[in-house]
Amino acid sequence: MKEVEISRAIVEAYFNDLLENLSLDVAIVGAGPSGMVAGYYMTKNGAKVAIFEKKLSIGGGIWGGAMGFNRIVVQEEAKEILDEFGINYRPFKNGLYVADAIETATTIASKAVKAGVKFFNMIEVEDLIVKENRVAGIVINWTPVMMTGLHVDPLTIEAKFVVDSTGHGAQISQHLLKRGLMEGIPGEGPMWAEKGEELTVEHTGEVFPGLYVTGMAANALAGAPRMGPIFGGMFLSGRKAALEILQKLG
Ligand code: 48H
Repeated sequence: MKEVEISRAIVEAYFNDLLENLSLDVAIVGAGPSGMVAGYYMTKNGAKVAIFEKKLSIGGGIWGGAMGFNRIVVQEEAKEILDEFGINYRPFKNGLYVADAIETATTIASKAVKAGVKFFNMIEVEDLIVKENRVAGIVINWTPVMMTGLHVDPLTIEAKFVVDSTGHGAQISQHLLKRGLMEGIPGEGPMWAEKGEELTVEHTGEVFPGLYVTGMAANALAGAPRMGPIFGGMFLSGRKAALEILQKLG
């Protein structure tokens, strides 16, 4: 066993994957619940999808449940998505169900990978490609480069659709805002769980030609209330974006 063979195996495998994913049907930015669910449904239905996550770990805000108490709540309307993934849950009351946050994060991630979603972690999306008033891909860089502020130029990925699943900050839509290509992003409002869940799903959609928003990013763009540790809206939002994009991809 030669050390350099181990290196060769990794470099070859990784860069073959990267080369294969330079051109995508859908580039999803952010591996939180809404992004992973969107990726799962799209890939399962034949789309070529990769998720780019700036952190080392995927799963976004699922892991900690609420205040680090690692359970999440899901409402009746989204229970079928827990069933689709085979995630265990227990009924609480009034149409609410409780699931284990660790089981939720690992199971969604695993099912997404097995369905064919390619995850690229430790890669931050720092900008968008926009051509003739349509988003045409993403601009990527290594997270350590972004964190250290090194002056290193990025690479690009072309995609028929880009999904902003970056959570509270709506990081990807912000790039269009700062170029004057999008109107103000009000940010999320104070807590109102029921309304926030409803509006997250309602406002999931195409916000600029070629750019979709899901989850808390959709909330931020709509100025809708936050909802705390209930995740049904995130799952339903991811599925809604997936089904709409699949329809457009034909
Ligand atoms: C690459 C990026 C970039 C970038 C960010 O926050 P998330 O879990 O996102 P959602 O919207 O799917 O789920 C939100 C949910 O977790 C939550 O916070 C809820 C329900 N809050 C309610 C409340 O009241 O507080 O995941 C977003 C992911 C993260 O992993 C980021 O690291 C990643 O996106 N990300 N990845 N390039 N520029 N920006």
